[in-house]
Amino acid sequence: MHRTLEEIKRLPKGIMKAQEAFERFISEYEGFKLPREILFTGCGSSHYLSQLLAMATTHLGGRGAALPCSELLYSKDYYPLGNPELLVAISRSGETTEALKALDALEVPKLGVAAYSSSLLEKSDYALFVDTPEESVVMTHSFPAFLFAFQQLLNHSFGRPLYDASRLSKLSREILKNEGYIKEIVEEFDFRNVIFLGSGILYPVALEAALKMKEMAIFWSEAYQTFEVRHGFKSVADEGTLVVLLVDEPFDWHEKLTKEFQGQGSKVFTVGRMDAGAEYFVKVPELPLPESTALYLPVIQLLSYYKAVKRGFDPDNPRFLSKVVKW
Ligand code: F1P
Repeated sequence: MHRTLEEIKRLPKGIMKAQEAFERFISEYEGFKLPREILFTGCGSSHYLSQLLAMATTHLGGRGAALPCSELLYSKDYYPLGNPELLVAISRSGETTEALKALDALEVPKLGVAAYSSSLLEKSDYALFVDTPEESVVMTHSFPAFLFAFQQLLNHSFGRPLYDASRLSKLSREILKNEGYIKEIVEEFDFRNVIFLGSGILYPVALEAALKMKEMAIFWSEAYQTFEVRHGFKSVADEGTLVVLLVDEPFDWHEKLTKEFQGQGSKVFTVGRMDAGAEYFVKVPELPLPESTALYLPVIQLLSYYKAVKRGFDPDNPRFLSKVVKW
């Protein structure tokens, strides 16, 4: 078995490691609370995770903003960053050159998030070490694990009830049971193109899904805020298109959109709490967003993994990519 698949399936343990990381962090930095205005930064998958956490911060009544490290370094004056009181730099390796340089971009305290004892954690004022090392080049279970660890820190800081790590870990085991079904989708429907749709906190998940499909399957894919897709991409969607609809509780527009794409010959794969009349459906267990966000990741990672295998690629060694991008 490819180590990438092994690591995708390590999520249940990853959630528990994330809980340990959160508990270690608040005992090490006793009394620490996240401020309300936070700027998040990262590269690639870690950038999409930054976007996710910025939304989670805003959703709790704070003000989260996110920028890729390189934009923070070279173009930050074009972005509405507000007055961040903390810079959170995310990097699975903790050694990505842009992430290390980004730490010096703002004169505010820094909080580093990494899966290794690394330069990033050494250079940060606060270190959130999540023990989810991965041999795979592409980021897999560490993404939802980092997400969960930081969501707990947000809940703790904003006076909200903590999530139940054991429950989420158990639910992630449930969602991974869809592996065979997802493999069958790829076997049955040799889609020529794929788009990922998500609204709100599921939009960065859609972006990450599109990145995984490019990285692992060397397969062009795009992501849109769900209903934006009707203003453009719609013209591309036809009988060779798979539309992956990431949704919490679908409402009537989701059914309309599903039928609209099916009318153009496309097939729809809904990932959510309820089906919206799609050809394919993976149920996300009964938990509301944003708590359930981590559960969407293994579904999109498995889809990209099996598309890569079907296309004869080795997901463990995606071409042109390196595990740590240094300059
Ligand atoms: C960032 C990153 C990954 C990407 C690939 C290359 O790494 O861009 O997101 O999937 O592995 O590196 P990191 O800063 O999170 O270690």
